[in-house]
Amino acid sequence: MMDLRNIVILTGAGVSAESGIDTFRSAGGLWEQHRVEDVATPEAFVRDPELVLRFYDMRRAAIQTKVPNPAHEALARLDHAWEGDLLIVTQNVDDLHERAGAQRVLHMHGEHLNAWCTACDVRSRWTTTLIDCPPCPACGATALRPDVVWFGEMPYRMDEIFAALRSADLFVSIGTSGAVYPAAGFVRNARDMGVHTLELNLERSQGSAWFDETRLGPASELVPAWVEEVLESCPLPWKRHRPTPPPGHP
Ligand code: BV8
Repeated sequence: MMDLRNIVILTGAGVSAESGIDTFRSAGGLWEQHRVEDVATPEAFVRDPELVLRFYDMRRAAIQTKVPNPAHEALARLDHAWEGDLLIVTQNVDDLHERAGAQRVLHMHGEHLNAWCTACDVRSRWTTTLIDCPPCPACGATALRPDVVWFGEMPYRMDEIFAALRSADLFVSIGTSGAVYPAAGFVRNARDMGVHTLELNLERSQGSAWFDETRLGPASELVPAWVEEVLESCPLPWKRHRPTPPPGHP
């Protein structure tokens, strides 16, 4: 294994699929039940706010009945054990990475469990519904929307993501179709900066040709195996909780 210090991991809906959360583009996925234009754009929200709010209320409720799977748990284990830089950039709006214990998580497409006030711009944790136009906890206005990045809106914290990619030694993409930009372009950004790239996915994606290596299979199997491989093969001191033995000791 190369001299590995800094890792950027991109996750998509496939990492949550085995937790029972619908993906978007697999057969029977979310977008097959709803046209993107109808539910995941600012124009849709203006045109039919009730449809959009019901779509997100349904998904916000659904994710709270799901639990992390072995892929989320393995990534949380890596996050806690890894002394180098590590960033889990997720396109997912569920909180399964956090509920598995991961801490270095960046939600580039927002989060189901936040409501965003379009009057005062404050984001509040939200676990119930928005269809009933509840007042903003911060300003009282009835102007809350899902804190989710819709198509045509700028993903969150892009500067941080590109800074992490610039200093990465390894970029790993897990459970994403490579259909949505700018996330789908990260592998090319990484390659252009000389970063090694690995894809873990159930099937080949739209971006597979750009990866140095692609491993195919369910995330619940591939991710724990990859995490163990990294933790076992990378030289100390890049492992937290295993203090470097004093000189003269093995
Ligand atoms: C923007 C939140 C710019 C909503 C989502 C080129 C450059 C830049 C932009 C564009 C571009 N070309 C087009 C665009 C516009 C657009 C875009 O990319 N359109 C696509 C359709 C062509 N992008 C945007 O609009 C983005 N904004 O670019 O802004 C800008 C510039 C200036 C000023 C303003 C703006 C915003 C995109 C964000 C949209 N919001 N989510 C919600 O969740 O409801 S995107 C949505 O798709 C989710 O976040 C989802 O995560 C994401 C990507 O999908 P995947 O995660 O990959 O899920 P999918 O179902 O597709 O695939 C699942 C994969 O998992 C499959 O490969 C499957 O095989 C695999 N899998 C399944 N089971 C398993 C598994 N793998 C392992 N194990 C398993 N068990």
